[in-house]
Amino acid sequence: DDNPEGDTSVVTKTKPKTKRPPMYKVMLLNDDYTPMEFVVLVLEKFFGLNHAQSVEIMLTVHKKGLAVVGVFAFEIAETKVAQVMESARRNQHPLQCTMEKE
Ligand code: NFA
Repeated sequence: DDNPEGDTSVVTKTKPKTKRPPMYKVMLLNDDYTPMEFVVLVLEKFFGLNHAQSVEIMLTVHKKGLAVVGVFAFEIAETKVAQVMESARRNQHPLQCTMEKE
């Protein structure tokens, strides 16, 4: 620039701020008492997984201690956790379901 004040030509850019909302992992935790078949039914009913996918995730939880069942927006994740916890409570199983920011 031709500027007697001494233009340093500093350019500041403003980012188009379109931050996506955070996503939440919904996890199932292993325990020694909840029947395997109950876990499979829960996965089918509340997560829309088919039988094979449900058996696979149930076995991962059983062997590793926990597994991510799905990743959802906050409100959806909250609803899934509440549905699983209520179903476990109703059936007197100690199954635990939690969520965590991704
Ligand atoms: N570990 C449980 C059993 O042997 C099965 C289970 C799997 C429980 C996944 C909780 C979650 N009956």
